[in-house]
Amino acid sequence: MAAAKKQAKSNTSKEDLLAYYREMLLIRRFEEKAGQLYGMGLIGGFCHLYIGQEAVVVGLEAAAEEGDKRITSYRDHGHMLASGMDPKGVMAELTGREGGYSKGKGGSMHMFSTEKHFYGGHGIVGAQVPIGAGLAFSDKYRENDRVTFTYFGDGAANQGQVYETFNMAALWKLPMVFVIENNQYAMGTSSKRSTSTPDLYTRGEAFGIPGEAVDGMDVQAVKAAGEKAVAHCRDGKGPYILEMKTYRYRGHSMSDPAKYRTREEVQKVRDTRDPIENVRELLLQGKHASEDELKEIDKEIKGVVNAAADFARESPEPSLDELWTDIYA
Ligand SMILES: Cc1ncc(C[n+]2csc(CCOP(=O)(O)OP(=O)(O)O)c2C)c(N)n1
Ligand SMILES: [Mg+2]
Repeated sequence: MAAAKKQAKSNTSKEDLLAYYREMLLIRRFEEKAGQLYGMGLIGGFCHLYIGQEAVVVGLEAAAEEGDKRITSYRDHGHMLASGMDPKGVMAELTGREGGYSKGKGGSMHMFSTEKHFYGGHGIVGAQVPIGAGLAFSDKYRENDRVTFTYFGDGAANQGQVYETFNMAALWKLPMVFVIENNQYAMGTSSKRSTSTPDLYTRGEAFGIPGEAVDGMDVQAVKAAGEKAVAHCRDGKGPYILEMKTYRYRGHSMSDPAKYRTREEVQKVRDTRDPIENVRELLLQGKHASEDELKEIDKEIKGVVNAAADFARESPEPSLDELWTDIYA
């Protein structure tokens, strides 16, 4: 609640707050539904939920402009929804159905939408970082003023390819924002056990890349930091690092035994820092919405998510002919 009181001083408009509330709630309810479908055996393979981290993508999307690109890891459903991809197509892909973004052949970690400038979905830790530099290079080459948001985790931040990318991005002044989603864990390993310095935003210093730590549970703080970073890139000054201090509530993936942290630790974050609860408080305190109006929004979002789940379940599995499509030989 302390965080909400602090935010109450901000002058974000009622419309913007309501939009953030809706967008974060859509991700949360979608992920809860995905968790249920996984439990029912309707989603196979890996499934990494984004619950807890919603303010990061919603805040940054609010700072983005049409045509800006985004690329991320396997914890990607929130990024897809925030970029405007259709929940029906995402859910159908999770369940391996023909109506999915990859015709049911990709699953949770392999979806793309060139229309929404979303470039995946990458299962290899850190692999999206150099690819993000390639996207940013293409925009620089075309002189089109676009920016690429390249998301990766605290665990990925210890990988060599990240620093090779920092070097090239700084050398060529690529218009890209490196977004480190520091949710404090890489699978079952606390960043305290794996990471030499807690402040990942300083990791670009050797390359001359400015960085900033952001409360990744506060959507307004995320948006403000995002705007600053994007302006830096559009001014031709090269890359920028944003370290989002965030937290994931669920396990690493659906098959995580969660023995590496206590329930109390998770509950404490939920009780004191929850990004959706923070905006809810702000809406109520500012008398921008009543409890009933917020309940109505929740109902509406649940309807969207249920419709996505129904669409997925009704969509057929891909036909055998699809085995021979979309293949490079
Ligand atoms: C190159 C590579 N090494 C190991 C793995 C197994 N693995 C999958 S996710 C993960 C942890 C990454 O954590 P982090 O970057 O913090 O992202 P988060 O899952 O917290 O979003 C690991 C080690 C992998 N997929 N790819
Ligand atoms: Mg992590």
